Amino acid sequence: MNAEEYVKQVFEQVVKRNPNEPEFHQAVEEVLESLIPVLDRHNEYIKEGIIERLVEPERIIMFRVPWLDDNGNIRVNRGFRVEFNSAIGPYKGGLRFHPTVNSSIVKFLGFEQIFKNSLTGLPIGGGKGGSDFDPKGKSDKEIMKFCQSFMTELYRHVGQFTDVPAGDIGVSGREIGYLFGQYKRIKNEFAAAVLTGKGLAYGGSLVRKEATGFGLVYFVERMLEDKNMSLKGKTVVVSGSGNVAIYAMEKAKELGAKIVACSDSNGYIYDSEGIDLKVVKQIKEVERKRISEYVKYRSWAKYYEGCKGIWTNKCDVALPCATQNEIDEEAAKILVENEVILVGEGANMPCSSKAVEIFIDNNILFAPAKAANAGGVATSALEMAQNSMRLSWSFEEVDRRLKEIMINIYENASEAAKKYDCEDNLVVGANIAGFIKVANAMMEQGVV
Ligand code: NDP
Ligand code: 2IT
Repeated sequence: MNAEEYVKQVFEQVVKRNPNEPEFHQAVEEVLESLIPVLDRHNEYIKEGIIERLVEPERIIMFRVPWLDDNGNIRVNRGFRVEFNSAIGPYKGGLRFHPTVNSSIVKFLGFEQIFKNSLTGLPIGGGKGGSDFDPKGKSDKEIMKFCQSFMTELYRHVGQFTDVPAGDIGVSGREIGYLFGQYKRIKNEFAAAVLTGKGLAYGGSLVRKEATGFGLVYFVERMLEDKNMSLKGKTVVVSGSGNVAIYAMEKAKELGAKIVACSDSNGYIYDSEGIDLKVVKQIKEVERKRISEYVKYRSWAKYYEGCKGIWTNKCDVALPCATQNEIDEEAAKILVENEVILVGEGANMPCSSKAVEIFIDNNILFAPAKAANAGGVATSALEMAQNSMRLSWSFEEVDRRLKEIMINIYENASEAAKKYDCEDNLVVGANIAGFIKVANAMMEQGVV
C-alpha cells in the first residue's frame, strides 16, 4: 500500500478509537504526516505494523484519588498514567496537575514523549500522567494529602525499571517530595530512581530544575548560529512564568537577550526595561501568587488581563512556555507581521497546527517542542544515571552534558530533515529522527 493512503487509514482508526480527544488527534496527525517519506522508502515499517502499534498505548491506568480538604470535606479527583511505549527504556514522562487534564491531554503528551525521549539519545520510553486536581488555592497540607493519595494507587505501576514519573504543569519539587515520601513509606525502599526532579538532599540532580528552559535556549542559540545570528541584543517574549519560562528567561538573558514580557493564566506583564527575574521568582516560586503582582515592584511595568495578548508585542524571538495551543492562527499571523525571526516551543504543542504551518510557510525559524524542550527529560535521565551510580555530578558537569545533548538533537533533527528532502523543517526532522530509533527497536523485539 502507498504510504500516504496507509497513514490516512491509521489516522482514521485513531480518531474512531479515541473519540472526542482532539489534542491526541492533533499530535498523532502531525507525526504521521511527517513519517510519510520514511514509510515510502521503508515499507518494512508498514509490514510490521509499527505505526498501528505506536499509536496504541501499551497500557492506560485511570484511578480514583480521594482526599480530605482542610475543612474535612471529601474530595475526589481522577488520576491517570499512560504507559505509551517501552521499546527503548522504561516509560518516562511527567505528571500534570491541572483542572484541564483528561485522557486526550495525557495521551497527546505521552505520545509526544515517545519521540522526544528517543531524540535525547538516552534509554527512556514514553509515558505521561496526572490528575484534574487543581493545586491553585490549596494549602500545603492539602497538596500533601492529595499527593499521598495519588501515590497510594500509582506506586504499584511505577519503578526504576518500569515507569519513572517527574513534574510538569502544577507538579514541581514540592509535589515530587510528597510523592517520593509516600512511595518510600509504602515500599519500605529508598528507590531513588523511581521519580525524577527530586530535591537535592534526597537524590535530585543539579540543573534538573533549570534544564528545560536552559535546554530550550541552548537549542535556539544553536539554530540562530546556523544562520549567523545569536540571542545577543534580541528582544524576546516568553509566555508562562512557571518552571520552563523562568529558566528560559534566565539563560536567554545571560546570553544577552532582553525579555520584555511573560504571563500566567490570568494575564501578562510588559516591562520595557527588561523583566526582573528576581521579582518573578519571588512572586511565582516563593509566594505562589499572580504575575499581576509584578507591577507593585516595578512601577513602570504594565499588566494586561488575559494571556493571549502577549503575542501582539513585537519581538525577535517568541518562546511559548505555558501550555498547548496557546499560539493559534491569529497569534501566529501577528507574530509574522511583527517580523519574528524564531519561534521556540518550550511548552508541549503550544502552537496549533495552523500556527505551525504559518511559521513554516513564512520561513520563520521554528523549533518544535519534541526537540527544543527535551532538555528537561534528558536531565531526568541523567538524574536516573546518577541515582544508579549512587553518585552526583557537579552543576558544570550536568550542564555540559545537557548542552551537548541539545546540540546533538539539533544536528540529528537537521540531518534527518535533509535526508528526507525537507531541509530546515525541524518539525519533520525531529519526528523522523525520534521515530527511527523506536521503530527499529520495536522491529527487533517482535510483535509485543
Ligand atoms: P508550571 O506549572 O511550572 O508553569 C506553567 C505556567 O503556564 C504558569 O505560568 C501557568 O500559569 C501557565 N499556564 C498553565 N496552564 C495554562 C493555561 N491553560 N492557560 C494559560 N497559562 C497557563 O509548568 P511548567 O513550566 O513545568 O510547564 C510549562 C509547559 O512546559 C507545559 O506545556 C509542560 O508540558 C512543558 N514542559 C515542561 C517540562 C518540565 O520539565 N517541567 C519539560 C518539557 C515540557 P498559572 O501560574 O496561572 O497557573
Ligand atoms: O514534558 C516533559 O518532557 C516533562 N514534563 C519532563 C518529563 C520528565 O520525565 O522529566
